[in-house]
Amino acid sequence: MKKYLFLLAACFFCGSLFFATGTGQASGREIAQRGVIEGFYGKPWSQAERLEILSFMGRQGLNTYVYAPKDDLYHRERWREPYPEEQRKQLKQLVAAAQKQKVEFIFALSPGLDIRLHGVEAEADLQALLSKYNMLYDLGVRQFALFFDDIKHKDGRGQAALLHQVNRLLVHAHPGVKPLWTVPTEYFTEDMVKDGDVKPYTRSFSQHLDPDIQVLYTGPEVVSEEISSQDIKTVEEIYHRKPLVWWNYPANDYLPGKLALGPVYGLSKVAASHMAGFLMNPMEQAHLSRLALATGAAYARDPAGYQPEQAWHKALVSQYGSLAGSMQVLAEHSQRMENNWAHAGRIDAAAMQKQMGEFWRQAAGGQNLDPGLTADLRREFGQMQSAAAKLQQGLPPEALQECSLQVELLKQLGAAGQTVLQLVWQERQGKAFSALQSYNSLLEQLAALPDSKKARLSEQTCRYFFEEGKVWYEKRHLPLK
Ligand code: LTM
Repeated sequence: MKKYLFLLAACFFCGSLFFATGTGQASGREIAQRGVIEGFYGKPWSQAERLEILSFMGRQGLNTYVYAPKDDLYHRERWREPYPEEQRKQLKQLVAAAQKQKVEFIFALSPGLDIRLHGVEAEADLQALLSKYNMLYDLGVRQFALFFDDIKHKDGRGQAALLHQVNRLLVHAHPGVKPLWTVPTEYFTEDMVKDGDVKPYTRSFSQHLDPDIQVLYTGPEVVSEEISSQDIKTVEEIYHRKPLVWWNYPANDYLPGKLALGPVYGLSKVAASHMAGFLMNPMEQAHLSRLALATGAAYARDPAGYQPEQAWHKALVSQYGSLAGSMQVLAEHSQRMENNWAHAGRIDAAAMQKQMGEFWRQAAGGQNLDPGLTADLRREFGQMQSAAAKLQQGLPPEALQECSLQVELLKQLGAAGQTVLQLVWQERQGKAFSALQSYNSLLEQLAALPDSKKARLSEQTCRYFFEEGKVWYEKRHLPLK
C-alpha cells in the first residue's frame, strides 16, 4: 500500500512539474526576472505589436518587459520632453495590458547623450528626469530604469550620484516602486576589465552605486557568443550583486538584412545561477522575434533542462503549425549573427555546411563524387526552393512582410545551389559546353541576388558553397592572371 501511495505521490509531483513547465509556467528552478527588453536601434515596435508581445510573454511565462526603444525620441534624444497625450494613452494601455499578463512593465530613460551631471544645470536635469518618471508613475508604472549605454562621457561617479538621487526621490519616495535598474557605459566584460584590472570608470561607478540598484550587462562582448561562469562571476564580484543579463539575441540592428531566427545559444545552467535576470533584446521584426524569444523563455524557466534544438522545434510547431517545416528551412539558414565585432547564434545550416565541405574535398581530389552526398545536397537545395514557395503562399501577412526578401532569397539560393551541382557533374562528365552554360547561369544567378544590406542568409554555408563552385570551375578553365 505504502508503495502505491509513494508511486501516486511521485506521479502527482511529476505531473504537476510537467504541467507547470509545459504551459509556460515557471518550474521553481527559473531565473527570477525574465523577459524582453525593447532596446534596439531602428523603428520601435507599434502599439499593436507591443500588445501582442505582452500576451505572448504571458503565455511563455516571461514576467518582465523593459520599455527602452533607442529611437523613441522621448526615451533618448528628447528625454526631457513629456510624452504627448496620444502616446501617454498608449503607454497607459500597455501598462494595464502588462499587468493583466503578470508582466512587470519597466520604463527606461537613456538621457546620457546630453544630461548634465554637475553644477546648477544638473539640478534642472534631475528635476526633468523625475518629472518624466513621475508622469509614467501616474500612468501606473512601478519600476524604472536609467541607462548609460552607448554614450561618450564616462563619468562613473556622476552617473552613480544621479542614480542615487533618482533612487531616493523616486524609488524610495513612492511605496510599492521596485528596485531601479541601470546599464553602465562599460556594459560588457571586455570593456570593464583590462589586463586583469577593473578599468577606472567601472571601478568608480561600481564603488559609488547604491547597493539596491540592479545592473544589466551583455556578457563578455556587446553581442556575445556565450557567457562562461567565470565571466559572470567577474561581474558579480565587481558589482557585489548578481547582474541582470541583457542578451543581444535575436537583436539584428547591427546586421541589416539578417534575421535571427535560431534559438538562444551559449548560455549554461551555471551562468544562470549567477543571473538576477535574463532579458532578450529582440529584432525590429516583432513577429519573427518570437521564435528566439520562445527558446529564451524555455531557458529562463529551466536553465538546467534547456535544450536549444528541442525548444526551437517546439516554438516552430506552436508558432507556424503546418508551415513549421518550411519555416524551419528558412530559419536553419538564418541563425548566425556575425560581423567583425559581433558573433552569436548557431552556424547556419551546420549539417549542410559539413556535407558541402566533404563535397569539395571529393571534387578537388578528383575522386568519384559520392552519389548519396550529391543527392542529399540536391534534395536540400530543392527543399529550400519549395519551402520558399510554401511560405510565400501560406505565411500570415504580418509574418511574411517581415521576411519576404529573405524568403525570396531562400528560393534563389536553392536554385543557385542546384546550378553548382549541375556544373560540377557536367564538368566531371566532360560535357564542356553544358558546364560553361551552367557556369554562366551561376554568374547570372549570383548577380541577381539582393544587396546583402536588404537580405542575407547562409553567408558561411550556401554563399560560401557558390564561391567555391565558381573558383573550382575557374581554376580549371580561366587563364591565371
Ligand atoms: O546592448 C546594449 C546595452 N546597448 C545597445 C543596444 O541598444 C543595441 O540594440 C545592441 C545591438 O546592436 N547593442 C548595443 O550596444
